[in-house]
Amino acid sequence: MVEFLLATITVPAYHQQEAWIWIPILIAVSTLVVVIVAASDETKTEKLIGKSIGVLGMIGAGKTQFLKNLQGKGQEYKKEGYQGTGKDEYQEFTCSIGDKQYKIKGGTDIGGVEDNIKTFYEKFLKSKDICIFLFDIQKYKDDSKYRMDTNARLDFINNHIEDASKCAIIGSHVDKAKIKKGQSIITIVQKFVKEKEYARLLNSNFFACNLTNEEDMNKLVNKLFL
Ligand SMILES: Nc1nc2c(ncn2[C@@H]2O[C@H](COP(=O)(O)OP(=O)(O)OP(=O)(O)O)[C@@H](O)[C@H]2O)c(=O)[nH]1
Ligand SMILES: [Mg+2]
Repeated sequence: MVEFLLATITVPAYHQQEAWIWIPILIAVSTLVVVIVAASDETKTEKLIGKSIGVLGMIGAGKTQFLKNLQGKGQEYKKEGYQGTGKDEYQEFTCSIGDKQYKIKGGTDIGGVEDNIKTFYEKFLKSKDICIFLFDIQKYKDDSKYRMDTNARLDFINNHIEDASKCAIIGSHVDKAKIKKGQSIITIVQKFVKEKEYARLLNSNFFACNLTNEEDMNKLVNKLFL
């Protein structure tokens, strides 16, 4: 018995060294945070009623991609890559998903530059049945200046609409957002606006999605319109 104990205690020096190397590695692994790409997600949803849509949002957020998707030209636009938008008129068109169809009135696709806020936001919020606001959710999470600018526009929208159920907010580029495993990208954004009046806009019909992904887009259109 005594002999056995002695044998287990006298570990050769090189083995002891190996053990010391492993201890910090094991501690690091046990505290390791797994980072993943955020999945598409949404709050509770409610169908938007109306035919005219005002698409508002930040520069490069995906307004044109969203409109082209509705027109069935999304994949072509994705291939063309980002062009930037000044002010493009579009005619009435029918959006088809599966066997369902939805008619959308003609309108204007406006660029996301700040100059357009005064000119178009108020007009769109007054004259369109439905308002869709888009921002890049990856930038919102990681870039405080972008977050501030987005929040200013959310505040503007909130002050100019009475009925939040006429509005949907889309956080695009979810495919680029990295979060810790177990977190929800929707909850992360909601926490940033907690206690702000415009937080109500993110309580329902708030989507985090990849607008260049057909499946995401079809789900979105089904939830919002069809
Ligand atoms: N990976 C990824 N790319 C996206 C997503 N949404 C849009 N894009 C791409 O981002 C780029 C900008 O999208 P646009 O639709 O042109 O942006 P916009 O809001 O119209 O931009 P402005 O007109 O300049 O204000 C395009 O190359 C799109 O294909 C998304 O959810 N994920
Ligand atoms: Mg555009």
